[in-house]
Amino acid sequence: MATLKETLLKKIQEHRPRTTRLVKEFGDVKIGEVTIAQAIGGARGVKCLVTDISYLDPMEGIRFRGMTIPETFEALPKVPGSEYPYVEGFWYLLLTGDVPTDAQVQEVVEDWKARAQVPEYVFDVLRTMPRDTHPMTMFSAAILAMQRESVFAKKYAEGISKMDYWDPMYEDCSTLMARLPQIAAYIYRMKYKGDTPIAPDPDLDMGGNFAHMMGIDKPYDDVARMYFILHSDHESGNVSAHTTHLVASALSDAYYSLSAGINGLAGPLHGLANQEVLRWTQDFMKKLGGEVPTKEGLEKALWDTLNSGQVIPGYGHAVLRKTDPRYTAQREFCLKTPGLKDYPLFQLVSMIFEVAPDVLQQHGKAKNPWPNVDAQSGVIQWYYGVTEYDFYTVLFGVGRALGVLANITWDRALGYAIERPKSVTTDMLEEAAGIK
Ligand code: FAM
Repeated sequence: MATLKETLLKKIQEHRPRTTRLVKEFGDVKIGEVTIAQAIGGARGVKCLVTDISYLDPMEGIRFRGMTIPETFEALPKVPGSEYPYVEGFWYLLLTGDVPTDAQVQEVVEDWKARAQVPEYVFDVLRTMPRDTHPMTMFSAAILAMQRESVFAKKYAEGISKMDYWDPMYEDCSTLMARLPQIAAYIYRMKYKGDTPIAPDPDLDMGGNFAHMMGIDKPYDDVARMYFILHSDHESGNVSAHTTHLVASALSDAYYSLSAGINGLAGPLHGLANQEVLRWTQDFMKKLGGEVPTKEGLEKALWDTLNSGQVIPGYGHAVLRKTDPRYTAQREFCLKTPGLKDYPLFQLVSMIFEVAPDVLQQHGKAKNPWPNVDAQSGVIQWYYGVTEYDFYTVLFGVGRALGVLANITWDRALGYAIERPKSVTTDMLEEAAGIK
């Protein structure tokens, strides 16, 4: 059996001529144009990134390597006793585009175990930080602290061929993936659970081990597997993916790049939205004395939020124009899980799903009135006892690492250039508009 790395090399060698040919023979072909609104408006919709790891269709939602979320869950080998797949197998899929066999999944499981030992100094760095430091700051700092271990930085300094950049990048990315779950769980137990970290269990898969290190019983292992896969990738233009790609384009290694991407994920319009959703939902429930509101009461609360100039968290999306299938996958998990289905907070979230799209449509601003992934995530975490909102984005970050690290491995394999878009001045825009 070819190893993951051998398979990846074969895929890279097959793919390279396609990229080379496109640049050499078709480099002048136009795939879009840029308007003034796009230049001022966050480059929304500007087609200037290439990735084959995932594609986001505005109406259909995300496809990982061509597969929808239900297809992905269906196709990948499952952890024994669980309905959910190995995260390790998903990593294989993202990197190669192939659904792995059981044996191929086990290779990744073993490889990650061999790399999983988090160096002691990372815990020292975390312990030095004031305990009220945001867990995203801790997570990012822990990742950055490990930069000294980068194989890519070492090989680059030694003078490695461009064609081989992907290899040490793959090494760093695999090591990061193997260590992130323990770092995240350590932060959680140190910060919120009276400083009681739980040692990893080498017999468990990534999702199972994460649940174990968090100190939460089944089916939280399934929640972890589902959550990491759902949050992994959303093509290249979102803030965390784009930041990771941008920083890596300077040939900064995976540690620098991922740490930067995680900092972007920490913004309230991006990853942090999931904690905002839960805060907003619970504040609302608190005001009602813990009761699930009536639809009329909810509608009024939604309008109050909008009229006070705030967004309805968990709704809207820069690209999607329908209900996020990542929202749907989590909703289905709630519906089939006894206890969660009748959980008042889930009932409220479901009611918001019934009411908010109409309100947002009447409000007339948001281009997408439908829920995104964050409108559901917090409820599940809360139900299983992870009630510390601040930590939710760290969970998102562990998942997001899968996608962005697979992407930067391929970036180096295909020799993507350092990013350097061109800026213009406001005077130039006014000239282009014919008003100056
Ligand atoms: N509630 C109220 N107004 C909203 C809205 C919402 N949920 N979503 C968009 N709008 C407004 C938006 O603020 C903008 O108003 P202005 O013209 O006054 O600036 C207008 O509608 C047009 O925005 P858009 O083109 O529809 O959305 P953008 O592409 O600019 O922004 C989001 C996309 C996700 C940042 C935006 O929908 C939002 O702020 N949603 C709430 C926060 C959220 O859920 N973020 C999580 C996104 C998630 F997918 C993730 O990254 N984890």
